[in-house]
Amino acid sequence: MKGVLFDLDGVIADTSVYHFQAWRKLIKDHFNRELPNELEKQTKGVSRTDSLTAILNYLNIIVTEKEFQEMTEEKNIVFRELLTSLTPENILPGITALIAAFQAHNVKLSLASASLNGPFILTKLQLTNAFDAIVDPAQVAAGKPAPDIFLAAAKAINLNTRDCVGIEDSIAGIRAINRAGAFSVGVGSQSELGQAGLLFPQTSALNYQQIEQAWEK
Ligand code: B16
Ligand code: MG
Repeated sequence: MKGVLFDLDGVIADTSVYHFQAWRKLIKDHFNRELPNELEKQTKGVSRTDSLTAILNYLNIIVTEKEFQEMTEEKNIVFRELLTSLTPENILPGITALIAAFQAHNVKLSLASASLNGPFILTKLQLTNAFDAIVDPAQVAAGKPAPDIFLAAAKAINLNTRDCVGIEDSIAGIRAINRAGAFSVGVGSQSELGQAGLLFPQTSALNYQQIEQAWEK
């Protein structure tokens, strides 16, 4: 194992709840409708525009292109407001130690987040310097579950995906890692992330040795 392709929201930071909170507010303000919890897993790891498309489809609501654009911007304003109080304390349990273990074993770190706010979030968490590469999702043709961002993340650290593991909390993300040919490590439940090569129930359980051994097999 020479490289690790990290997801951000839901793996490194507890920001995934903020995304859904922002979507909820937007839909309440615009249409006075509530979003069911089950939509959260459908929007996890999925780009801003793909998330809004999924939400509007679910609610059977049609908007103009201009309204769609304005809604994505508005959602991001709400999300960014929720991020203002973000500090290194928002790094999920076990992640700081896991990053240190990868570094101690000369495993390169590459960020494969679908979030356009990724660099901003890493700065707030004081983790920017830990990464050897950060992929800009705007430069990637297709979002998760397409493999593109994980292929780009491996390329950015000059590695073949076969020599990398990808760590994800979303269904779309695990699919993307598998399609990219990297070894997938999931954080979450078997019912959601059953396609992962190795699964941990939460970030505090993530363990370098177990990941290395599972990758080797
Ligand atoms: P933004 P990840 C993803 O981040 C989130 O899980 C997903 O909910 C969000 O819609 C997407 O980023 C885009 O985020 O609106 O900030 O560009 O899990 O891939 O790190
Ligand atoms: Mg995620």
